[in-house]
Amino acid sequence: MLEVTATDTGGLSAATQLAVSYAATGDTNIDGLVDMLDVASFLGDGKFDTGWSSGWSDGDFNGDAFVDILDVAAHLASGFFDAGPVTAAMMGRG
Ligand SMILES: [Ca+2]
Ligand SMILES: [Ca+2]
Repeated sequence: MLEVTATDTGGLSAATQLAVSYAATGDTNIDGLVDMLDVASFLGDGKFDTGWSSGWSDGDFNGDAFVDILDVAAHLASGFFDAGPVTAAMMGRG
């Protein structure tokens, strides 16, 4: 957990805690698995090819703020679907 505090120019501040974790491409709910729940989220959010602003949980896996065929390609290319728990080592980070 990270404690983050933001202060505006008038001196008002607010603090919050952030959880930081790695996530495998396709893991929309960040539970460590890439499975049908993630595909359901990807399809169910209805943002595919709409041009609407999107985030990771919507299926924007390449971070360009949109869900499109590039994200589907990234999901398919990852090889993580139904592969069990995805580790940092599987992602080349461990
Ligand atoms: Ca998942
Ligand atoms: Ca994207």
